[in-house]
Amino acid sequence: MKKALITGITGQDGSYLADLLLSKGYEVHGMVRRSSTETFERIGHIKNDIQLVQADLLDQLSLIKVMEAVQPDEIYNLAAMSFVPTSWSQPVLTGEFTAIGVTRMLEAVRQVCPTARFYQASSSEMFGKVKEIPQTENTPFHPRSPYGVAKAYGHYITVNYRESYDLFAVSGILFNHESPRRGKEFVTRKITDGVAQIKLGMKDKLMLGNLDAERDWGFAGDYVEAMWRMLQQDTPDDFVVATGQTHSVRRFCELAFKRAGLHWEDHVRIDPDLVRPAEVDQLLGDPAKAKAVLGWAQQVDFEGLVNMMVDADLERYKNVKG
Ligand code: NAP
Ligand code: F7E
Repeated sequence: MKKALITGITGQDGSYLADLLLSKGYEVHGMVRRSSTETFERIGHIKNDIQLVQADLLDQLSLIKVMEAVQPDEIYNLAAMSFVPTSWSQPVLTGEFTAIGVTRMLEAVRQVCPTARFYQASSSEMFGKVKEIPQTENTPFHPRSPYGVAKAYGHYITVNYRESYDLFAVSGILFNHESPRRGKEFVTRKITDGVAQIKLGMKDKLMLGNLDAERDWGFAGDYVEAMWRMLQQDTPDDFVVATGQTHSVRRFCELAFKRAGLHWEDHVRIDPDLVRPAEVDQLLGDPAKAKAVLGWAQQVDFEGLVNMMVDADLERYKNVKG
């Protein structure tokens, strides 16, 4: 039985990845940080099937101890401060978690379990002010937020440890991926949660920022499959994971409100405070390499994703109300 260690197991991707690895017969260990209240909502359904270990990306010794205790075959480093707007209000902490945290993880791997395979959660935010359309593994980076800058560091340090120490360390450059388990501050879930509340008469207006921004949105359940496939290859390499289609925030609104029988213009209002100091206007990934080498393909399309998220939020609020 293979052993996997997932950092960020309480997050959206960590919970889907844990589901996937359990279904493949892995012994799954999840790293969680100490908190005065539990944040285990997304992994409640598997809490008896996984083992949780406490450590923090800020604490090198805690990471070394986790590696010693678990002795993992595969490590998925998903933990990060992942919300772009917060990276402007907490730029130093973002750097500590999302950039230097990766080095701390790699050092722990190098010292304790150098034959383990390591996955780094890199991001399309590294492309930022894009240099070409669509973006591939070879597109230069131009990050537009402290988050994007920190992810670029995490990406390059992963490549560097692979080249310096011969670690099996890979970087997945994942474009936006969403689900009913997405945090409610991210725009897709903010919209579908808002639609559900408006439909059920719990509120009437939804405040948003830049409706013109375009993203290549996929389903998180599909994307964790690509992470796993990257660690099953003969040689370590980096991959873009994306759908190859881009849509505006406005289009997401249209479809989400329509799914609930509503018109988005009746409810959406613009709050200038939600517009970012520097925006990533359009992202569009080219998943050709992931398709050819990993045999990966998305299962859920854009409209299927919007419908899935609206339906899940409606169901959740109906249950709360009932
Ligand atoms: P998420 O839902 O925000 O989850 C982040 C996870 O990181 C949570 O489990 C959080 O734990 C943990 N964490 C944060 N700081 C930590 C620390 N100091 N020590 C230990 N754990 C810490 O993010 P996600 O959407 O699942 O994304 C997973 C990863 O992929 C992130 O690195 C993100 O930046 C990256 N990424 C995401 C996307 C996307 O579209 N979703 C695209 C590209 C890359 P708590 O529960 O304790 O807060
Ligand atoms: O914003 C616009 C906003 O916060 C998407 C993270 O997972 O994906 C995510 O980063 C777009 C932006 O995601 C609101 O300006 C409009 O253009 O959902 P988001 P993100 O910033 O793209 C990447 C790949 C990651 O790696 C990150 O970890 O939507 N937008 N109005 C809004 N965004 C938010 N959050 N809230 C609004 O009201």
